[in-house]
Order: sequence, then structure tokens, then C-alpha cells
Amino acid sequence: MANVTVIGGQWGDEGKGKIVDWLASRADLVVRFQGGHNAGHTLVVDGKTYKLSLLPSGIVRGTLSVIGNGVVLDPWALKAEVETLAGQGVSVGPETLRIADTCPLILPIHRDLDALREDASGKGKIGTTRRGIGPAYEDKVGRRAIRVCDLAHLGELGPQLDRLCAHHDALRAGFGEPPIDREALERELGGIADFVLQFAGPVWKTLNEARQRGRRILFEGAQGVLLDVDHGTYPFVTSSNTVAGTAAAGTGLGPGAAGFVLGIVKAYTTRVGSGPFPTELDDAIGQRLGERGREFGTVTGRKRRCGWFDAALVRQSCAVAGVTGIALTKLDVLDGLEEIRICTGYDVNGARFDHLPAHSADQAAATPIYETMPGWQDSTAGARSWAQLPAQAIKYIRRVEELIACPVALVSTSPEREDTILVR
Ligand code: 2SA
Ligand code: MG
Repeated sequence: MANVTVIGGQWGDEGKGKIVDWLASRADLVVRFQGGHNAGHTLVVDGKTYKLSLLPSGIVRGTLSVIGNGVVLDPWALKAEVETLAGQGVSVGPETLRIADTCPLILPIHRDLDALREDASGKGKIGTTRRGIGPAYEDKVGRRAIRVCDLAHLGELGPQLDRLCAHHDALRAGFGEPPIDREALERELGGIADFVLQFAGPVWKTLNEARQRGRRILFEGAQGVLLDVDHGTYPFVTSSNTVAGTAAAGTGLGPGAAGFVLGIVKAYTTRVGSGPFPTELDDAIGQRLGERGREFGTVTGRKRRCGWFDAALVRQSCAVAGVTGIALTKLDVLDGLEEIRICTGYDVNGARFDHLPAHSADQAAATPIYETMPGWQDSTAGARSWAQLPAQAIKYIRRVEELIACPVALVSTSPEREDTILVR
């Protein structure tokens, strides 16, 4: 199968960056199809660390990188990221980066609104990345967005800006904020237009042509299935569909394009931001997972919440996202534990569930039902073959596979690209 779609099988931060980089060396194109610069993909290439938020991971190795229409694009964040990469010796130009001319823009007013809402929400906070992702998607669906192609027609923006300003000024007034400084916004757009336009075009065409020529396309998902706006722990989710089907709709390719769907799944569970997390650990083991796993957000540096592997949730993720096989990452973080627990279902106010119920109150009340396995004392860090894994670690992987009803295709044992075990 030529194409591969990589998606997160949990709440994001499963280690997609490394796996994408590993696969990017075998792909002709790397494509982002949803989310924006709320993603945080860490790549370690030849000992050098690169942190990407918006750009597809292929960019570091010079592979043709595409940002599809399903992405919300902050032009200033794009420029900053391109400049940071230039400082690290990676040059980004129109030969290596293409951006859909239909991408909606994230504007400074979206970032402001995201922050205003979060600050006003107290305990009901989503815990967003404050990058303006949600408000930008709202304007897209509300048919008010300024899109990349509009940057080539700034003189004709008038009526569009009227609608956008009317909508946002009302929202801003609710927070006691002054109306949008329209002239400043127009000036800022004018200042960034040429930078963005050098990359812009009908990428659906580039992609369809590449597909016809049998080029291998790697679709790079951001966040994770449990943050999907339809299938995740709503309302504590992001504002895009993170499942594999978005690889098609978010780029302008048909539904068959996704190819092999590789779900990236961490050997335990983490989450940043608020919302239900049944297997969360507030104890020394949770602390240990966070420290050994260096669980801090790539974009915002936020500390991630940590807990045991939740097989019921991952089984659900694999089903709704159409995962073909999983890559199990950060196995080495579990090294040295006396015993390891796996959640197989929930008790919700006395009723048993083999999946997470839809209502957020039920999700918050879900108490995990665990099975316990002995841990392993030897190190799995850096293992590159099945034979280098302790017997108990293999048993753990096999049990995970059984419980989630999906085969393990890869096991990752360190951030280094080569420390990867190909299972099948
Ligand atoms: P948003 O900003 O509207 O998308 O936030 C909504 C929810 O989605 C979560 N979210 C994420 N969770 C994990 N990782 C993400 N990316 C960065 C990373 C996060 C960071 O990879 O490290 O640096 O903090 C990501 N992006 C969005 C978010 O926590 C909210 O729960
Ligand atoms: Mg991340």
C-alpha cells in the first residue's frame, strides 16, 4: 500500500513526530490535513532536535511538504517557524512547501478570543493551546473566514471584513473588549500576504497528480482521536476531526487515499488540558511516568497528566478512526516497574461499560476496571529487535494488542529514529 496516514490514538503527544520522521524517509510527500500550530511534533535527526507546530515533518529532510485545506493557518506563526528552521540550517521554500489556497487563516482576533474565553471560564476551561484554533474553525464553518487565496485580493476584502468584524465585535463587547482595529488588521494582512502566497496553490491538484503517478503520500495527523470534535471527550476536544478520514476531506483527495492507517499509541496514557481521564494517576507512579517520559507540551511547555494504559479507550479510538495497525511508543518509560496495570473497561455509577460513554458526566464518573501484569526490570530503551525485549515486555505488548483488537505494527523504544522495532 503506497500511502500511510499517521494519527494519534489517544489525547495527542503519542510520539507521532518520530514515527512520521521514520516514515517520511520512505515517502515522496508529507501532508498535514487538520489542526494548526497547536500541534507539537518533536523530531530528533542526527542528534539535533527540531520542534514543529505547523509545518509537516517532512520539511526537515527536504521532502515535499503540503499543508491541506483542512488546516487552519496562522501566517505569522508560519513565518516564525520557517525562520526558526532557517536558523537550524533547514531552508524552506516553494519547492519544498505547498499550502492550499483554500486554508482559512488564524488571525490575531482568533488568538485573542481563545484567550478571553479560557480566562473567563474558570473551572470549565478547555485548557486550549490558546492559539486561536477553535475560533478560526468557527469562522470557517460560519462562512466568515479569510482564506489564503484572499491574500491575493486584499483590495476586495471589504464586505468580508464587514461580516467578520460585525461578528467578532459583538463577541468582544461581551468581554468588555474594544472593537477590532480594522485598519491594523488590514495592514498586518498586507504585510504577510506575499510571504504566504509564495507557497499557495491548488494543492488538491498536486496531490491528485502525485497519486496518479504512484507517489507515496504520508498524511501526518495532529492531536489524537480522543480530541476529535465528533469522537473525542467532548467538549474537552480540539475543533477539528482528527480521525484518518480527514486525510481525504482535509486535502482534496478521495476516501481511498488514506491507505494504511497507523495509530500512534503510547504504552501508558497522557493528556494536557482539562477533561475526563479515567486512568489518571495522582501518585508517585504518575509522577514517575511524567519524569521518565519527559511529559511536557512541545508548544506550550505544559505539564501533561499521566496514567496507566487505557485499552478500552484505545480500542474505541482504533474502531472509530479505522486504524489498520498501531505503533506503540515510549515502552521504555515503563521499565523497572514492579507491576503494570491496563484498563479494560469502566464502572460508571455501578454499571459496567466496555467503552467510554458519550456524556461528559458519565465520562467523569468512569472508574477504570484494571487487570494487572508483572513489570520487567531490564531496560527496553534503544531496543531494535524483538529479541532485545524482556519476555514480560513482549507479554505486555501482546496483551495490549489483544485488548485493543488491533495489531501492533511498530514498537518505539527511544526518541531516536533507528530505535524502532518493525513487528510485521
Ligand atoms: P485547541 O488549542 O483548541 O486545539 O485545544 C483544545 C484541546 O486540544 C488539546 N490539544 C492538544 N493536546 C495535546 N497536544 C497538543 N499539541 C501540543 C503538543 C500541546 C502543547 O503536541 O505538545 O504544547 O501544549 C494539543 N493541541 C491541542 C488541548 O490541550 C485541549 O485539551
Ligand atoms: Mg505533541
